[in-house]
Amino acid sequence: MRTLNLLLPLALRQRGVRGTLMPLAVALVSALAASACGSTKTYELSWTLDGQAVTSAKDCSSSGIDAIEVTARKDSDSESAIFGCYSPVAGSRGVGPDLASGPWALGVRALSASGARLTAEVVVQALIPDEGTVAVTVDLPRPSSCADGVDNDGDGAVDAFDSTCVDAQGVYDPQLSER
Ligand SMILES: [Ca+2]
Ligand SMILES: [Ca+2]
Repeated sequence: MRTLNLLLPLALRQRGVRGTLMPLAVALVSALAASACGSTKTYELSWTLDGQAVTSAKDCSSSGIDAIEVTARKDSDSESAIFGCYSPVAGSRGVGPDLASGPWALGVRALSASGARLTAEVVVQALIPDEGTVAVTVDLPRPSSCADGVDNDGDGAVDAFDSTCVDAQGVYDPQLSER
């Protein structure tokens, strides 16, 4: 009886340990399987603005740009992603979602902080490999300074409210320069 009493807690302890280790082991195997089967197949997009490297958040905010929207299209498939225009960690680049291998067209636009599209879409081609990422670059036009939501000349008036964005007839022209 005394032996049984001693053995029972030991058995329970062992079972308890196994109960803790098993889910860990299952999780580890699952993670290994995921990394083996789900190898990345996507693009890594880097962007410049008007041919200039983006090396700080100010390079983006001075043109009212908060984020970069990328819509990848292939046949009837479409996969969108939004990346911060600049971050200290990622810089001015973003890694897309997993895509089927083959040729994709990436439509790229600049977004304001409110999500408004500031630029026309620029399309670049990306040949997604069977495994890994393909590096793609795109040069985006800076938004017109009279339509970027920024007080570019620091006089307190923004875009349509700035006299430099109004033509001789007194009509707001978003293609003018706020300066
Ligand atoms: Ca402006
Ligand atoms: Ca102004």
